[in-house]
Amino acid sequence: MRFAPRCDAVNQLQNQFLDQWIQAIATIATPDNIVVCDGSSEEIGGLEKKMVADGTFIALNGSRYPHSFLHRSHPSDVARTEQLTFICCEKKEDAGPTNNWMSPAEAKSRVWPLFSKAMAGRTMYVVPYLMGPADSPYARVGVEITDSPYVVANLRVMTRMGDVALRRLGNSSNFVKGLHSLGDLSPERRFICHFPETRTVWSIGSGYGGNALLAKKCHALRLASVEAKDEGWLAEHMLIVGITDPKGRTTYLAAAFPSGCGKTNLAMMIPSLPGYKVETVGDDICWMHVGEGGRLRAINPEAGMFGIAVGTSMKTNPNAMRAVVNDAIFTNVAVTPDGTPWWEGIDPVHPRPPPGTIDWRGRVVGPDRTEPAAHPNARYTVSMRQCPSVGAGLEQPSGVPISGIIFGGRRAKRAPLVFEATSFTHGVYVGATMVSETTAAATGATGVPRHDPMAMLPFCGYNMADYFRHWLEIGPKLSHPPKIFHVNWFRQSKSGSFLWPGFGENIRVMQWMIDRIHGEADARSTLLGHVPARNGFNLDGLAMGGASYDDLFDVDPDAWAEEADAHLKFLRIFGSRLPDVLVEEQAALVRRVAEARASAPAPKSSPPGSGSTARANSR
Ligand code: GTP
Ligand code: SPV
Ligand code: MN
Repeated sequence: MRFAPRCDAVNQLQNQFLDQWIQAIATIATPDNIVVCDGSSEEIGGLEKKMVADGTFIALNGSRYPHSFLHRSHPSDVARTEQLTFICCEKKEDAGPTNNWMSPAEAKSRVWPLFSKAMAGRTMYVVPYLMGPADSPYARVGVEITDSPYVVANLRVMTRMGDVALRRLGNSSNFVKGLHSLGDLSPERRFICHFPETRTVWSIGSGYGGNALLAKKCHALRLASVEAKDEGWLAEHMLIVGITDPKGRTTYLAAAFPSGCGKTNLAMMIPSLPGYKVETVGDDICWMHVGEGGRLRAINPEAGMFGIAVGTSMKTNPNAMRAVVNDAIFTNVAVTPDGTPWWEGIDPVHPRPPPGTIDWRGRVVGPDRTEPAAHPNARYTVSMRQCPSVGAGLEQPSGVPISGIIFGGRRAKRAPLVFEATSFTHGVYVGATMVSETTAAATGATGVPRHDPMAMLPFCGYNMADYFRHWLEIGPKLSHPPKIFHVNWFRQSKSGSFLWPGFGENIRVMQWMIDRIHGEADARSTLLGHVPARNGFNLDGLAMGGASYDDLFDVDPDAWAEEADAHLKFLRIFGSRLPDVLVEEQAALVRRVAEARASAPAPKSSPPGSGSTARANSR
């Protein structure tokens, strides 16, 4: 066996734990070189040159998209692969019925050997990173070892990378160890293994997104969720947004929507209503602690966005469009002949790409082509600081105070535009029984409804029943618990178009929620909870194309009788580990459904959802 060279940078680390780990990995993976990344612009400049030379990066039009690159991933490696993602704790019950489990011993015999000589002929990059603001007591250090320079470039944008993390780490052994290799990119030899008991991740066979940027879903959600349970805080798949209303109050909310369901867009929306201002704090991950005064305080552990390109336009999300015009990495978008990125929806006026556009796989798009030019999960990577709506909250060490939590899904039917839970416990039930349709963010069929509790189905690193219990235990620790809401931007008419215009108009829903938080908006009680009163929701000046209040807010007792049954069936998979109070909440829902059925008026002539569309929405 060949020993990888010791490099001077490793000698200078002066952290024996890190040094030993690096040497151990180098011994197994046998890279040609080891580079400990400092995060400097010289360092990244060198890497970019190398990637442009070997085709990993394609430089985009330097005058229109300065210092920006396109990367095309392998066609079999374009999204998270949930079926190849494992929680490797000692006891299967601790992973729970919603996770794939592999014992640490099996991982050692099945997955570890794949790292043997995996980096031969390649450079091994050691990437120290900090999750959270540099002087936040809540920030955590991780180190990712990877043989992908594309991963390094992304981590540099997505995290506080390099020396800042090493300084924070000092001599401590307190860091998450992420080992990543591209391997041979074959899905047959692809594994993403999480070891919560040793705070370690092994990922091999993918260079894409959440599979490979281990700081993101692997560390900041799967491992952090376990630490959060043990230490009494919450690591959540949530955006963080501050909204200043015409009264001058700023209210911070955190929202959990599953992948591909609108977090990034809501976090940076431009409100359609005058007098409202939106401050973006986070677009994907939220760490919340019980802060002074018994309020949840949230930090965004990330420093950048890995956002979905498709559907992003000056009409839907101008802030994102302005953020990505320089220093951006685009993955699997198409590129026009003048070297600018292109994706479906980028220009609502021209749905077809310009002639000569090259698709995400590098093929010229012919005039008769019907398949999309950009991959539906094509992404941009950009620093959060480039987003025009970024707020000071991003760097606030103690985080921002959270007054409202929003759960939401992508549901063509049944779920109204918004409702409010009647208590914190009821809110936990609403989150626990969330259903959403699958999207292109993970491989597999899209548009399939599935239970995705708190948008954490693919990201909770332990038994979800224990996760529900943890949430339930946080409530009583809060003297100012957040109000909990559920939203659905994606309800459809009978003809299959979206009833609600969404995007900047979502401020109307935020307005109602904020006013509820401050005790000012009227509500109507339904079997789901409170919905806006008929005259208590601002539809002024909104072109809804015939859709009505009823279309948006109707709650059909027959449909919810079926939903309640499905909730119970889902909750039952957790067996005796499920907190009883969730079963009691389900029984209460069944009672409210029965009451609603008993008092239901005669069927209306025009059933909800029959109105025409609110506004042409793609997707
Ligand atoms: P991940 O980054 O995968 O976690 O997704 P996300 O939750 O950040 O979703 P994102 O904001 O990127 O939106 C996903 C898709 O939904 C995009 O194509 C958006 O254009 C679309 N979308 C977002 N918000 C709305 C909305 O209010 N209405 C409609 N109709 N579509 C929306
Ligand atoms: C998601 O799927 O929720 C993402 C993309 O944000 S990835 O980083 O690939 O997980
Ligand atoms: Mn996103």
